[in-house]
Amino acid sequence: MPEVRNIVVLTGAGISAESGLATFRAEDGLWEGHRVEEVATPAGFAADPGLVHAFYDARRARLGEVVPNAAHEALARLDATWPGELLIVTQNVDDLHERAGAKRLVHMHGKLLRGWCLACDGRFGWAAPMGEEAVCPACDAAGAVRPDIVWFGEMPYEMERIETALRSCDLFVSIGTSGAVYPAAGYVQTAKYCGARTVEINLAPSLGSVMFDEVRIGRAGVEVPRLVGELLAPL
Ligand code: BV8
Repeated sequence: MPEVRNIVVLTGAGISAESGLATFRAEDGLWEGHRVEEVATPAGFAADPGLVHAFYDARRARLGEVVPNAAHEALARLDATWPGELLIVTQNVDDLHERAGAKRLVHMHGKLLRGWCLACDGRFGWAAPMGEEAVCPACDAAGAVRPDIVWFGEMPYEMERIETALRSCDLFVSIGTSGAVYPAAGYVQTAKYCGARTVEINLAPSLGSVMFDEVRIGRAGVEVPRLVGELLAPL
């Protein structure tokens, strides 16, 4: 591995697959009968808030049944040890990176364990089922709380911070994502344009594999600890 100082890691649903959380676009799919693009949109929520709340309530409840896997733990080890800059940008809305100990972390698509009140614009932790009549802890409005999740057509979180990190990184690692969703799927191009070495770890070639300098096909639980071992060995 050539000289590395600043690292950006992008993760997708594939890093949580070995913990038992469903991915989005596998044949069995995350939400039988619905493409995620249908239920994860403001229009889908307006059309059928009950369906969308059920989708997110089920996924929030599932978090209590799963634990981080070796890939999350390896990234947390890297985070704790790496002397240069590091930013883990996750598309995932689960809390497995945090539970493994990651600190330099951004959830660009929001978090299952947070709610957003459309009456007062407040955002807050939310671990229980939400449903259509949830009461906002900040303003007491009932029925105006939605999941604090970035849906299609909505602005992802911390775009500036992510772009800044991409422009100054010399290693960009993409783990467990199909490269189907933007702007995340375009990050490899930004990093490459700014001179970074780009590495992909995925169970199968993604839509963006051709853009990577190196593609490591395999399970995140095996390949991420291996890559982290290579990065930490010279320290
Ligand atoms: C935006 C909600 C403007 C959270 C998600 C028309 C109007 C507006 C926008 C658009 C438009 N047309 C296109 C767009 C852009 C749109 C988009 O990209 N659409 C796609 C369908 C073409 N994007 C947006 O709307 C975004 N916002 O553009 O705003 C803007 C633009 C630029 C700058 C600022 C603002 C918002 C996107 C966020 C949408 N929200 N979900 C949730 O419910 O979880 S997206 C959804 O897909 C999830 O968030 C998920 O994270 C994301 C990506 O999926 P992956 O994580 O990659 O999961 P997937 O199942 O696809 O793949 C898993 C991979 O893992 C597979 O390759 C598999 O092989 C691998 N794998 C499996 N097991 C393992 C493994 N790998 C390793 N080890 C294993 N064990």
